[in-house]
Amino acid sequence: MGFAPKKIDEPKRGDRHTLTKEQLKKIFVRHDINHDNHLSRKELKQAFDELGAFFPNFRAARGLSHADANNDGQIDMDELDDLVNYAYKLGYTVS
Ligand SMILES: [Ca+2]
Ligand SMILES: [Ca+2]
Repeated sequence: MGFAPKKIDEPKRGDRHTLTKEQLKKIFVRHDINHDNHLSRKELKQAFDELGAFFPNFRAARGLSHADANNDGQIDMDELDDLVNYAYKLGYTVS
């Protein structure tokens, strides 16, 4: 990935907004780099990295074990909602 799009609209200084499920979903979908409609562990890691996770690798592994219902090691679009719910509970924010 060459360039990262600038963060959307600038919130007021010191204001932190918890990402909505919609926003989380968009971020995850955007990280399906090879557009196979599956999020591999590597793609997940990059998504959590963008979310500002301290340990993106760890989060990717946890997210997978939480949401990977069919145990194929990837998150497909049916499993994405579970992943979004998992990430939502972590309360990621944009500043
Ligand atoms: Ca993919
Ligand atoms: Ca799966």
